[in-house]
Amino acid sequence: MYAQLVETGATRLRAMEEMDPQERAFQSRVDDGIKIEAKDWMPEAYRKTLVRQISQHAHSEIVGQLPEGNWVTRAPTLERKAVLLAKIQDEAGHGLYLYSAAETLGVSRDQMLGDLHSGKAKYSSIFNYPTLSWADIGMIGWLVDGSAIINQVPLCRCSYGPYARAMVRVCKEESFHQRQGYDILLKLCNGTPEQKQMAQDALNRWWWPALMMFGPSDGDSPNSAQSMQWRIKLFSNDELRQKMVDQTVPQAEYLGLTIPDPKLKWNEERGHYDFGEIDWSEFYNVIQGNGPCNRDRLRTRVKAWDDGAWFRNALVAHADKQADKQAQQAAA
Ligand code: BYC
Repeated sequence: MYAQLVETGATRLRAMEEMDPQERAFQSRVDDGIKIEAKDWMPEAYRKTLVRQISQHAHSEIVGQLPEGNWVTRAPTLERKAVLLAKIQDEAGHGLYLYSAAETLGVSRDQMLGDLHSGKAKYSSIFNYPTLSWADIGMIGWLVDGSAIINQVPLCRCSYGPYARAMVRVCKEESFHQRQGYDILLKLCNGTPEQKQMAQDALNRWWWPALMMFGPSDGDSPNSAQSMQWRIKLFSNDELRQKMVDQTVPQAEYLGLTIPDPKLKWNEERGHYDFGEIDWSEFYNVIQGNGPCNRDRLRTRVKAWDDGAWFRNALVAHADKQADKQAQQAAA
């Protein structure tokens, strides 16, 4: 796949002999599977790519709380509510580990949040879709967290140490998230015909956006070839998307739900499911800020940040006061 990406010319990669000695030594370490740590020398473009990917990832975790947050007050039972709250809090934690991992690359949290709030930084397209029914919460857990696991498990082995280590804990928590989503759907699909229909309707709306999460097809992915050479990505967007389809179809069958793709068919020769064309115009429209909820998500985030200003100021004032007290004690 990597060779194929290079051949498509999506990005022209430099061969070892074209690199200067420092860069060649860096690439050899990456090729040997040795982790790059924050204080190690790294090419500026490697640092920038990591900051881009890790900060987008962090923003996705934070914005990803919003569609689920819409259902906290309407969860059908106390137990479902407690589980949903715990999941949403986990997502906040994932965002914080990831901001910390990005900070090791010399970018400040204020800078990253500023870019998110100004609309400059991206976050996952999937979180720009609305959660219209309780079944949508099931779909987020099953399809979105399920896809996140497929995307993130390989990242535990990526070349940048702080990112790889953050991913280990994130992945453990994502497994619980995926299970809770599937459990919601099992209940609905074994419930009344109306409940099953609610689940089917949610699948019809979430299936294609979930496939888009993996990013553009390999030939149209400008960053993939270089990121794979640096082992920031270990598998291509299309490879991971195929894995998601192969893994999810039997789970949908078990639920008794129909995947909204007439072209979906097991291909004996390939040993994979074939599936229909993704509507890439929808994907690009969403990542350019024109999805169904982009404006609402950003407005809610900015408001939450502004509303929390008094608390951040109080923390700083308290820290300053403590520092003054310690300085006075030391001087006495
Ligand atoms: N949404 O060259 P490409 C999760 C952008 S969800 C928005 O392939 P790259 C998960 C991309 O940023 C939590 N934008 O990019 C679950 C680039 O724009 P810029 C978030 C997207 O970075 C299932 C342009 O399109 N997780 O974990 O090599 C599947 C060209 O794309 C999206 C993470 O962030 C999108 N869905 O590959 C995936 C996981 N897709 O920045 C994720 C870590 C592409 O050049 N991130 N774009 O302006 C990654 O694994 C990679 O960054 C991606 C994209 C696979 C998402």
